[in-house]
Amino acid sequence: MRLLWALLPLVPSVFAKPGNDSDSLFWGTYRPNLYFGLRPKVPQSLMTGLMWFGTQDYQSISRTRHGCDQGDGLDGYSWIEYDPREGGVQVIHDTPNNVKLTTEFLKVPGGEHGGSWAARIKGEPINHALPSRVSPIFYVGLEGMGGIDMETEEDENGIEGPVAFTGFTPDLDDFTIRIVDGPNNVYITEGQFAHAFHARTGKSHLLGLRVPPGEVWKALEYIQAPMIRHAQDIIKSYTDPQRGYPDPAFIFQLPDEIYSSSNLYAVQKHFDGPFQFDVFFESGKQKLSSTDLDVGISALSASYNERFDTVLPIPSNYQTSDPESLREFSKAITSNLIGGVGYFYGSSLLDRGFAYEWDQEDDSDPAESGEKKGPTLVEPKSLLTATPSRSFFPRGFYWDEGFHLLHIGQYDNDLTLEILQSWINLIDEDGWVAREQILGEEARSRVPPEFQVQVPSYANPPTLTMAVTAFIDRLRQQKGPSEADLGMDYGMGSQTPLSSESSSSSAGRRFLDEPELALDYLRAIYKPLKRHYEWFRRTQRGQIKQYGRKARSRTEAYRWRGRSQQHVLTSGMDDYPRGPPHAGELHLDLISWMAFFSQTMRDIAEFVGEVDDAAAFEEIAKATIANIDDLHWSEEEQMYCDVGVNDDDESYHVCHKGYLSLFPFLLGLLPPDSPHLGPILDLLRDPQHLWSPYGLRSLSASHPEFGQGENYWKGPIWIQMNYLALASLHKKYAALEGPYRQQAQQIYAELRKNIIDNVHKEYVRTGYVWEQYDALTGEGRRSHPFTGWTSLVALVISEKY
Ligand code: 6A9
Repeated sequence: MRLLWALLPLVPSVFAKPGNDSDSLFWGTYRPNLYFGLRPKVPQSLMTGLMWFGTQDYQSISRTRHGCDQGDGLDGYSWIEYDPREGGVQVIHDTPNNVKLTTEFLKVPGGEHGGSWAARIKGEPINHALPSRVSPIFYVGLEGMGGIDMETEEDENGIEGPVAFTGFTPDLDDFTIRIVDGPNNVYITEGQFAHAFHARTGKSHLLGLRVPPGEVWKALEYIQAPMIRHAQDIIKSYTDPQRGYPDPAFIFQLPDEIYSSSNLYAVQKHFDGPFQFDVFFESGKQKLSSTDLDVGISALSASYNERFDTVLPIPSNYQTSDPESLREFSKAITSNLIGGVGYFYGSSLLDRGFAYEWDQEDDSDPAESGEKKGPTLVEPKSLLTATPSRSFFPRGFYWDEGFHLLHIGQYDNDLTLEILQSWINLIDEDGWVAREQILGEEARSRVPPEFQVQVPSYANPPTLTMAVTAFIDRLRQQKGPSEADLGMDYGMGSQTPLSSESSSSSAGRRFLDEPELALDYLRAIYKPLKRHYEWFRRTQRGQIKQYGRKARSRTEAYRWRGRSQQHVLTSGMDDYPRGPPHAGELHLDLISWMAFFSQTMRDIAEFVGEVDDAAAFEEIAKATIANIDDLHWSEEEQMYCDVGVNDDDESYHVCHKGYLSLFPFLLGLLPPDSPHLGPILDLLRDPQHLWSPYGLRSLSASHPEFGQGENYWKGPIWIQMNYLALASLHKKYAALEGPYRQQAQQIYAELRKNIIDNVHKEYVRTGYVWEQYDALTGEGRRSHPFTGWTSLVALVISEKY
């Protein structure tokens, strides 16, 4: 039975067939875990990557840069302009090697196989008074069927001129790859090789290897091993310590060997000072030149800036000493979020049998259903997704993604729909989606074993529907306010697509401009979304005990499955304080998410014309919101709380002042005149509790556990939660009539300024945006760059909620 879902047809796709000329998203920087890695969004195809090391000494090779790694000690790296359909520009500050690298990427449409692209890699010294000696290696590797051949004649010195390859794969058809030097490069000269035996002075050195299927991602190891062996051979001939050793650039050279039927090729250069080289991927008979890059990148840059200023403008009345710096910051976090979208393919680990003791009385008790215990590898899946952090978490995370899509949707609506569909394809026949998507060996290599296994009874906050309602909002805005009321009649009208717009402004909005497409899309995702919603209601249901006496609904109460003594990873707020685990406990954040989910399902149902469903969702939403008050409001504490069950089987409130207490407000569930709104606003505005000059703290500064233990969700400031607060204030409590409106307006203005100024200040100070910010000093903490939900600051600047 369980295996069946793998065979179910996927959601019918309304997107261009991958590789079709109209698929402008075919190629991308879809290996965002690398400093620079391109691939198409199809499984087992061509993968490219860049690595580099310094040759100023003999040690820097051991710190070769390839996969984004905080240990590399770079002073920042970010796409500073990135359009998902055109290309982008990234700047990398490698201070330890005294080089500022720029990677430019330009897509060139044409042909029937996904088009061509060009890349330019540039380097220049950061400090011109110091040496800047860099050896970049660019590689191309093929997974799956097809072949690559080298076309250039090599000699024993390496290669003087351009390097060319030809290749073929079923998806890409025929292609050519050429690597061409820029005009003004300074190479490590023969003079510097003076006392070297057998100096090879060609401008490029090469390696061609056959690597096993599925192992191109280990390119660094595969490419370095023969280089190190070669280096050891050379060093051996230097027996006289008086003479010293030859230049590191001479020792660390690829061996200029090409093995038969190679599927991984590397091209290496040794520069001294500023450099530039271009890589061309030419599909079929297309031909590209360095001039195309010169012209293409400046056009891309101009259109990107124009579009950015339209979709995410910096308000002219925002008080800041340096508006241009704020704009550069907002551009960079937006670009790095979109340039951080990845394509992943591979199997993942699942445990269908696991359940904690307190989860075992569920009907779905795995022990009784005969499910096998222990992790098993399940069939490969693919996923196009944004990533929270290119260095630390370069993979898909379910609840992060809803936030990512809000931001991406401002720039490219259709990209969010394609990503959303990719996630929806992961919903299984039960309606479940794994919280963390660790697909394939490469992804697994970055996760400790204890975190790899996903369990099909575990949830995560249902944020994906935020992307759907944001899309619906955009459709309604598009139509203008009067037509918007007609909601589900949309698509029957006779709108003319804005086809005369320039490509940069119409790109990424076909689904906004063509009403039938939009409706097809929403209808196609509706069924799996509903199955997903029902999975939540069925599997995360809570028991209503004593507090149920006053509960208006007998059904709407919820509990996260899969919590441990100390963690509720499924809630997303890992170590936030909770009561002791118990089958009868109830979680405030989950019931709030469920009310929110019911409301978003109602909106979607209305839009696609599922009238009965819409009414049913509305009923559930109302009942759930009523139960939030009935079950979770503590009159004594004047706050919303979790519910626990004690040894005498009695319910009690578990109250810890922090993000949890704010949920009914964060998700806009309270009416503006709710008597509970005042105490919530007082709590969040109190500097003794949640309020800091840098944003709202996750836990009250007066809580005994504040800053204790792992201190992950026990004080530090998280930007996506602050975004929720700002959105809720802006859209509802500061906007609508009510007794707390003025207070809400004041808090909104102050909180917005605190968040923008601190995240911006830390970016300027450190070169990064961070996973979270210190509750007392505002300093960036933990993973960086973290251009996942922290990038929402760009929306806060432009007040797009
Ligand atoms: C640990 C370490 C190389 C934790 O942003 C992703 C998630 C959030 O969804 C969640 O709310 N982060 C937050 O509490 C990061 C989770 C990383 C888990 C994997 C492995 C690997 O070190």
